[in-house]
Amino acid sequence: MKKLKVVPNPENPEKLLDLKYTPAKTWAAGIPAVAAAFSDLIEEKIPFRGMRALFSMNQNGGFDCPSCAWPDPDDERSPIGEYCENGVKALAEEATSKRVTEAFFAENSVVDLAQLTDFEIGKKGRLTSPMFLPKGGTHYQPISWDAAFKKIAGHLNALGSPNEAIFYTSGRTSNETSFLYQLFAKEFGTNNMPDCSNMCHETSGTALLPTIGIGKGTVKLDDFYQAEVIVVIGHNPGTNAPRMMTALQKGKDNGAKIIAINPLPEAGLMGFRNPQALNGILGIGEHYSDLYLPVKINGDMALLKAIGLLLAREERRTPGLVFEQEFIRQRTSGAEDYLAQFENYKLEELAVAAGLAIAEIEAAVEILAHKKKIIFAWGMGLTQQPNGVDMIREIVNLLLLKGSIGKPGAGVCPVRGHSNVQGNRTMLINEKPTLQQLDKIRDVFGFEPPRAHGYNVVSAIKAMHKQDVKVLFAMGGNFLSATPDTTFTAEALRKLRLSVHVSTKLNRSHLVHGEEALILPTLSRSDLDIVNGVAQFISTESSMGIVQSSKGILKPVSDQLLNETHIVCRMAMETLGERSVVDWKAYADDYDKIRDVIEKCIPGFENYNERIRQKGGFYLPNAARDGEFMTGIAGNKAAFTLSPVPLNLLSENEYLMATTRTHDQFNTTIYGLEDRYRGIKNERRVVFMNQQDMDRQGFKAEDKVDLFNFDDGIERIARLFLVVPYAIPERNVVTYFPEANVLVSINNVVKESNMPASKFVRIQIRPHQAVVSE
Ligand SMILES: Nc1nc2c(c(=O)[nH]1)N[C@H]1C(S)=C(S)[C@@H](COP(=O)(O)OP(=O)(O)OC[C@H]3O[C@@H](n4cnc5c(=O)[nH]c(N)nc54)[C@H](O)[C@@H]3O)O[C@H]1N2
Ligand SMILES: Nc1nc2c(c(=O)[nH]1)N[C@H]1C(S)=C(S)[C@@H](COP(=O)(O)OP(=O)(O)OC[C@H]3O[C@@H](n4cnc5c(=O)[nH]c(N)nc54)[C@H](O)[C@@H]3O)O[C@H]1N2
Ligand code: SF4
Ligand SMILES: [Mo]
Repeated sequence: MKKLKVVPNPENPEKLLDLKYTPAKTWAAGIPAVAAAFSDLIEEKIPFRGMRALFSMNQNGGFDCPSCAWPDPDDERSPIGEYCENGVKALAEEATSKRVTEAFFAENSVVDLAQLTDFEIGKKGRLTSPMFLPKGGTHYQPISWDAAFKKIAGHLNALGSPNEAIFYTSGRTSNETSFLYQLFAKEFGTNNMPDCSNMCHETSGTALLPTIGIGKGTVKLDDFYQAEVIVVIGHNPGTNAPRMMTALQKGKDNGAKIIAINPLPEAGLMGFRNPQALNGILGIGEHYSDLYLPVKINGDMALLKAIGLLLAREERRTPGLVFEQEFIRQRTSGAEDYLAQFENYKLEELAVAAGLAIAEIEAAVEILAHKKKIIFAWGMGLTQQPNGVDMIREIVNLLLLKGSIGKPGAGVCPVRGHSNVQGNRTMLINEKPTLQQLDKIRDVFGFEPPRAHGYNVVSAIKAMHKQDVKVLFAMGGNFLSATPDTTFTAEALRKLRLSVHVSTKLNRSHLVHGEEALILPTLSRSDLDIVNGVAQFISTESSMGIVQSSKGILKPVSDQLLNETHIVCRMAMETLGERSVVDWKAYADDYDKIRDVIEKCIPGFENYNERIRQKGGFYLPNAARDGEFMTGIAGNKAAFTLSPVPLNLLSENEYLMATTRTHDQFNTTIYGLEDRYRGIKNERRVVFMNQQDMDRQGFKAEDKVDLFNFDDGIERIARLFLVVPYAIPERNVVTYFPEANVLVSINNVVKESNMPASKFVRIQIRPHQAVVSE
């Protein structure tokens, strides 16, 4: 008999481990969280180095947690520690004493390394020296920094146009490096600056800017403590911003009601045990969601409309008690049209579209009706939907009815992902800079920056595929695995003349590469950064617009690492040479000088060097938070908007799939193979399904299946997944990112923001068929 073998797939190895699963948890954190975190420090062989760093993480004068963008408290910080399990894991991952050396690359070919899973690749340790893969080469070879910069400059200067290069940014890069990086791209002559925001909260910015006049959130931590209602929609705080749960708990202690809207009953939405409070350690769970609404994937628009409709009815019944009429009249535009649309909607139909009972929606309205201090917090569950921009504008509509933006205890809270993704954007990493921003750069530096908009992530991939782009330079991140349509993107990357990655750890984007490829190893957040004998600090902006300093303390794992700022400056000097009017050397030598020039270019950074040295840093101005809506609409009014409810018809045996994160990963970095809160152990290739759907298709738990997507008439297959029965609405399934990215069509994007719609993928599920090789 022929031996069946899975064909090796370098972009996405399809191999199973040994799934164990138990019922999902109904509460997050507690002792297991603490234990899980510390075992990572031991596994990375850094119990002491790690503990020393932990005492410095998120403390005044210490370094900013490299994981998520949740802010630190404004007031006193806990001396036991201002971090969560994921902060510890992120630290263990980067502070590891394991090393990927030149000898490692000599022993392992690129093809062999690509057969490893992302988990296995990440566990190899920190990169230690610059490496080069020549055309046709099988192994990365050592290269000097000088030669590496010459190679980059040679390729960049040989391009037919600066727009044939792309400069990608992931969200960890500091304000200082980000500013210089975009300055270099502009002086080189391109706005091709796609970034991880193009896959993350671009949708939020696109929705908020024209409606409230700022593309960021409006709340502070303190608002969580004063709110009457907090709605958490399309976000999983227990896993992805764990210290947000402390803020939710504090709000609840002060009387706030919490509504959770999510197709999955995520542990962090249902209950919470605070590991830093004694009762948490003793295991007394708090059930803090007052109402959980198990909405269907993409059913949120129908739900938000139904809430609006019922609130309008209640306002008619008790005039003035539900809506903030004075605010609506004076501060907003478009309310009449918004309210008039409800004539076209039927509550019953909206409830069906949301996948909820009318009574569940009424329960939400009962909580909201007579409250005026409301926060809506959201994440990828909304932003990665085709109509994500519409849905966030619908949230704005509801908040405007309540006068709930621009006053204490109320507002919008897009929970940002990467620790400095918000800062990257503030520092002008953006493929669509405004004319005002460009004029400022021209005036301060004396060169004419390009005006044409550049590529975002999706258009960048298409341009590479068409060979309109020849060089990709990535400041951090994992371009191949984070982006959609893995096979298409891999083809695109392989067409490049040169791919360059500035990285801390090995990842799949180093292994699916251009004709030539470079890996440039850099310092991480927790590393000591000494320039000319002086320890430097950098700065970052949190999800709530607080800019603070960050100073690493750990001895770097190799003396060959260069900090990101130096990498940018040396690339700029080598590439631009005499053409440049910027004093790159001065910036490379002293970060204060970078901050001085940021202050000249970007509003809100007055006395940057002085204020960044203050305890806790400083808040950036936020007009909407102060009740000023700089929308340009008559007298600067916030805008109501009208959006449709999508139909989402599914054909027979078709499912809507959302890709999501486990508790044991940070994006494409896989810390471990558990998803503790969802009861999954030792496997990532799982598909969460409703039992009814399993019965209909004749699947049993742990059956092996293949997943198919047929968008644009192309068959995309993700093979070898295991079925796990789960509390999820019928015809909805959930898989993990990045394993399922192969199914997300490059054309499946969010309207207006152009982000991949990775939470809305039409798939079919069939019994697994092994591929016969030979
Ligand atoms: N530990 C850890 N922390 C992280 C990250 C990580 O990977 N690991 N990543 C960081 C980054 S970059 C980001 S952007 C954030 C992401 O943090 P989140 O926004 O929480 O991201 P996800 O885990 O992708 O999914 C969010 C939730 O959306 C729900 N969802 C899916 N579809 C829908 C829908 O149609 N409607 C609603 N209402 N909900 C839906 C899912 O069930 C899931 O609970 O986390 C940051 N923090
Ligand atoms: N299907 C699907 N796809 C998604 C998502 C989803 O929910 N579903 N989420 C999207 C979201 S929200 C995001 S933000 C993107 C994330 O996209 P990216 O930001 O591109 O990916 P990461 O996995 O965060 O990047 C990890 C790599 O960054 C490098 N790194 C870590 N720290 C540093 C550092 O300090 N400096 C430098 N130079 N490098 C460093 C390491 O080498 C590591 O391998 O993925 C997106 N893709
Ligand atoms: S909540 Fe986010 S920023 Fe804070 S310690 Fe945890 S992972 Fe780090
Ligand atoms: Mo993100």
